[in-house]
Amino acid sequence: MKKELTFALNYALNKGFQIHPDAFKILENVDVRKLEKIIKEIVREKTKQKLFQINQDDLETYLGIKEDSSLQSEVKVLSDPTNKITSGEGVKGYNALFSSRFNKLKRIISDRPESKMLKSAASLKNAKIEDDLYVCGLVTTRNSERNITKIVLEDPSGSFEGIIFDEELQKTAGTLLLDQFVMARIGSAKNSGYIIKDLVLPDLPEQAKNKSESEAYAVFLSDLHIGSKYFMEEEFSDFVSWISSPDPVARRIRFVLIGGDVVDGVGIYPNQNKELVCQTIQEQLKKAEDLIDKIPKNVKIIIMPGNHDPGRRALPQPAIPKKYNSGLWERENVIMVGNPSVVSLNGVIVSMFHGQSIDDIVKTTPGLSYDHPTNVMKHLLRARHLSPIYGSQTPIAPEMEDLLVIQDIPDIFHVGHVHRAQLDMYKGILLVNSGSWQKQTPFQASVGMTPNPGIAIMVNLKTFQVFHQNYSSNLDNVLQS
Ligand code: D5M
Ligand code: FE
Ligand code: ZN
Repeated sequence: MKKELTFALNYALNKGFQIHPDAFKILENVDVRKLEKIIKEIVREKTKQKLFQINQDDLETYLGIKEDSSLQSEVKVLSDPTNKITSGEGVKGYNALFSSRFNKLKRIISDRPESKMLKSAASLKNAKIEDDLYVCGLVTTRNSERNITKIVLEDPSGSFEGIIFDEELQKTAGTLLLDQFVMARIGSAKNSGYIIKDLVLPDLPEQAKNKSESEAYAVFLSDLHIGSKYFMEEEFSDFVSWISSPDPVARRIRFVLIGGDVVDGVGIYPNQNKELVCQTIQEQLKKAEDLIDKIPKNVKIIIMPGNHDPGRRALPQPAIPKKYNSGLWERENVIMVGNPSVVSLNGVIVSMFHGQSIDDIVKTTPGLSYDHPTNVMKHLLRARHLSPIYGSQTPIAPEMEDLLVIQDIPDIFHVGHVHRAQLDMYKGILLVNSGSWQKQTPFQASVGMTPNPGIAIMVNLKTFQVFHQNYSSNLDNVLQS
C-alpha cells in the first residue's frame, strides 16, 4: 500500500472511524497528494455528525463524483446463439446451413427493386434470354484466366455459370469470397452461356443511428488473453481502476463489452504451456473474475468468447460455460453471451463478433490486410455475413440455421481478434476493432504481426464521440483511424 494511503487510513482509524471497503476502493484511486486533506476534512465533518464510518457516499460527495442517476444502463440481448446451438450433423446439417444462409440473404436482397427480375439457376438452363435478368446464389467457384473471370453460383435449384469480361467488374469479382451470397445481372453470351454484367452485394442501407437518451459511455475491449505471459496485467489493472476514478468520462461509463479471447486458454497452440502463467482454464477465468470485480457494480459487463476461450471452437460459439467459472455467471452486472451476439445498450444496437473469419479473408482477398481490420469489417457488412468462407481455417458448425448472417443492422460493429485497435465508419455504422491487452507474442513476431495493445476505446452512446485511454509505454503504439 502507498504510504500516503496508509497514513490516511491510520489517521481515520485513530480517530475511531471505520472505513467501508467501497470507500477504500475510491481512496486507492485518489491522487495521493490530496489524500491527507480529504481524510482530515471528512473526519472533521463526520465527527460533528457523530457518525464514525466513512462510506462510499461520503467520498463521492466530497470528490464531487456522486453517480449521475440520470445515466441509464439498460442492456437487452437481441441475439445470442448460446441456446440456439443444435449441431445438426454431417452432410444434412451443411445442406440445412447453406439453405438457411441462402434464404436469409435472399430475403435481405429482396428489398432491392432488381430482385423482381430474379430467376432461379434451374429455370435458366440453356434458355436464350432477351433482356437482362438476375440470378443469385452462393459463390462456389471463382477463376481468373486469360483476362476472363468465371464464376459459379449455387441456389437451391442448381448452379449457374457466368463469365465476366469487363475489367472493373473482374476486380469486384476478385474480392468475392467463396460461399458468399451475391446477385448477378446477366445476359446471354454470343455463342452460348451467360455474361455477368453486374454484381450486387446484399450490403446495407445508410440509416439513422439509434442514440442513447443519456450520455452513458460504453468501453470496447477484447483479446485480454488472461493467463498468458504476455497479458499486460499491470496496464489492464490500471485501466480497470481508472473506471472508478473521478475522471468525468470514467464517471459516465455504464457498459463494458469484452469481444472474446478473455483468457489465453489451454492447448490452443503447440507448446502453449510454456507461455502461460496460469496453467488451467479455471485459474485463468478466476483471474479474469478478480479483475472484472474491480469494475463498479453500476457498470454492465458483457462477455463474449473468442477462439482462445472454452466452450467450443466452431462458430457460432456458446457463451463461456458456467462449469469453468460460476462466479462470472452469478454476478448481477455480468451478462455472458455467445459469439456472435447482438445487444442493445440504452437502445444503441451493437453487433459483437470476435472476428475469427478475418484470417481466411485477408489470405484470399486482394487489398485486405491485418493492418486494416476495419476494411475487412466493411467487407463483412457488404456480404451481410460474419464468416462467409466455409472449409478454411475458421471452423463453422453444421447448424440448421445460419446464425452468422448479419440480419440486424447495428449502430456499432465491434470486432477483435487481430490485436489492432482501429476505428472507422461505414454507412453511418461505427466500426470498432478493440485491439488487445496482450503484448506481441513470439508467434506474432515470427509472422510479422505488430499489435497495438493497451488501448481502451470508449464511446459516448448519445453523441457517438469516441475517447480512448492508451496504457502502452511504446510511443508508436497508437489508435488507428
Ligand atoms: O489471434 C491473434 C492474431 O494472430 C490474429 O490476427 C490471427 C493471428 N494468428 C493466430 N494464429 C495464427 C496462425 N496459426 N496462423 C496465422 N495467423 C494466426 P489469436 O486468436 O489471439 O491467437
Ligand atoms: Fe486474440
Ligand atoms: Zn482471437
